Amino acid sequence: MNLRLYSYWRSSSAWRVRIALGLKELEYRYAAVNLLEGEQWSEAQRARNPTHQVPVLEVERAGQPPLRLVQSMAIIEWLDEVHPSPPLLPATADGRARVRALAEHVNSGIQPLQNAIVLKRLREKVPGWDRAWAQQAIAEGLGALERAVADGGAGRFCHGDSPGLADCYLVPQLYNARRFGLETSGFPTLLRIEAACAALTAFQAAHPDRQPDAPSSDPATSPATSPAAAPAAAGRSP
Ligand SMILES: N[C@@H](CCC(=O)N[C@@H](CS)C(=O)NCC(=O)O)C(=O)O
Repeated sequence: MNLRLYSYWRSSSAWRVRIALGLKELEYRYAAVNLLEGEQWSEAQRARNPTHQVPVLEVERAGQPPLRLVQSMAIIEWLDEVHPSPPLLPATADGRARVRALAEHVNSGIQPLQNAIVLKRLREKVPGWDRAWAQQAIAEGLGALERAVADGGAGRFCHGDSPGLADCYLVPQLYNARRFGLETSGFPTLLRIEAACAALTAFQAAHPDRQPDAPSSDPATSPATSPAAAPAAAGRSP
C-alpha cells in the first residue's frame, strides 16, 4: 500500500494526519499544496477534494482503484481501522465517545471559526476584525477544552497515558492559538499534555517547521516532497 498526503506545512488539519501517520509509523509521500499561492483552487485539487481543502490522503493498493480520503477525522479513523497498532482510540465505547468528543471540539467547534477562508470573508465585511474574532473563538474553545480534558479522563495525554486521536487535534490548535497571539497560560492541562506530545518523535516530525514546504525546511530532516508528485518520503521521523 502506498500513501500520499496532500498537505500544506501550516495547515493544522493536515498536521493532525501527519501526527497520526507518525504514531502509526507509516511511510508516506508528501505532496505540497501551497494554500498561500492558491494552489487549492486548481482543477487537480478539486478532483481530489470537492471542497478544495487539505488534507487528502491518497491510497494506492495493488489491484484496486486509488482511494482518496478527505476530512482529517475520517482519515485518522480509517488509518486506525486499517492499521490498528498502536490504537488511537480507546478500547471501550465510553472512552471512544470521550476522545471523539474532544477531537470534535477542535474539529468542528474551534478550527472552522478561525480558518483562513472564514477570516478572509470577515476581513472583507469588517476590515481589521478577523484577528479579534479568531482570538475570541480560540480562547473560548480552548477554555472549554481545558475543562473537558481535565474531567478526570486525562493522564499524560488527553485520554490516559498513550497518545491518541484527541492529542492529534490538540497540539495543532495550540499552535494556532499562538499564531493569533493568544496567551495560553490559562490552559495548564492542555499545556502539560502538549509538552508530553512534544517529547515524542511522531509529534516532532509532524511539526510545520519540519515539513518540506516550510520556508525554513531542512531537507535533511523533513520528508521528501514535490508539488503533487513526490519521491520517497517517510512519516516516521529520522
Ligand atoms: N474539517 C476539515 C478541515 C480542513 C481545512 O480546514 N483545511 C484548510 C487548511 S487547515 C484548507 O485546506 N483551507 C483551504 C484554504 O485556506 O483555502 C478536516 O479536518 O480535514
